[in-house]
Amino acid sequence: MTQKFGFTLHATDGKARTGVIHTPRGEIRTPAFMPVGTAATVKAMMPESVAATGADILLGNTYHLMLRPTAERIDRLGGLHKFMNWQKPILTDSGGFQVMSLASLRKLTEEGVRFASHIDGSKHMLTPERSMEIQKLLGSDIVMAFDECPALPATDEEVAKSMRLSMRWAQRSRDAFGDRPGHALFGIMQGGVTRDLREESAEALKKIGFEGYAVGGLAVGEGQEAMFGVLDYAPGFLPEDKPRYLMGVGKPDDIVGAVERGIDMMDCVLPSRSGRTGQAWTRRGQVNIKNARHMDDPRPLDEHCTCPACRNYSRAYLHHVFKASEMISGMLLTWHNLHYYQELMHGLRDAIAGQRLAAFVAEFHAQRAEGDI
Ligand code: PRF
Ligand code: ZN
Repeated sequence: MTQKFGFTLHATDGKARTGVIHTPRGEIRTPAFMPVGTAATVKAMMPESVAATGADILLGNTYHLMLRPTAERIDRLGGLHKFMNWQKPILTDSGGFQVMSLASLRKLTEEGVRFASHIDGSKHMLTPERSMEIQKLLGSDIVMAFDECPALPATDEEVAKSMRLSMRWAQRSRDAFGDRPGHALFGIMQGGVTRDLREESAEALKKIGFEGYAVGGLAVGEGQEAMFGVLDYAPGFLPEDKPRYLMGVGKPDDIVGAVERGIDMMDCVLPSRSGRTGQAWTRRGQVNIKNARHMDDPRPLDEHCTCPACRNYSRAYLHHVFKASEMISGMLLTWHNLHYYQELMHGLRDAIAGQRLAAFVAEFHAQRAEGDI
């Protein structure tokens, strides 16, 4: 019999949780960080290198892949895992969020969203049903419900109207997803920074029933304090026995704060994107490798890091290849950043399992306060 999708909670420490998500393509240790592989690649990384950083799962995007190379083509070529040579689990976002941030000529109706491609201007329509079909063609292991993430600032009335539309789309997503053993459908909570709307959204999703629940609509410009304010209560509205996924987060300190508040999964382009712009993330905070202070520095980025960039290259070299626009610059810094993020998740998981999260978090903040030296 094929392994079913499931979630086992192993330990908790305060509101924080550690466990394992079981899928037919392998286990996902939680709290998990998912590197972003938007266009069927984690930019500048070979898939085996992404796995070597400790990632158990990648995120892919319905929006990008439906436009190029198209979901039907990926299906004909054997699915996304085979296409991009990544055999572990893949979670796909449902498209609406990317339409709102990337596409033009957007028209939102009860049916769905019509838009023009940011690549060639061609016209497309995404609905809950079409999003489910695309994510099935891709072979996604964790499928996200089709939702709308309202742009902030917005009035309570606008946020409520948008959230209720997302809840109707969540029901249509559930209906269209059908019965697919081994695959999971996650609902997405909306409701902005308004407690009553978050609770209403959670109740609507629980009534429909999903294999996991995402907190959407955060990290959209409200700031860390407001985001943590919502995370102080929102995860508590969701079932304890299902994974909770905070979408599009974040910086290392956002991740630590979200895990402390009961989040199990996250994704963000930050470690991969900032690696290509000369930004590194270390235990001591952010390092800008472009800075001339690194020009003659024979030391590694982080003497305690075991990634290839830190084991084999000096800051002087990393500075040089960035300045010379050499491709290895993005490759090494992306590897380091993804390695750092996965080490952070490892540390969080171990600390929760050992009931010492508070000490781990205190040390995390103390090391960052020292700054890069
Ligand atoms: N919905 C979806 N994808 C998302 C978000 C959302 O609200 C966010 C918000 N941070 C990032 N990605 N479907
Ligand atoms: Zn490193």
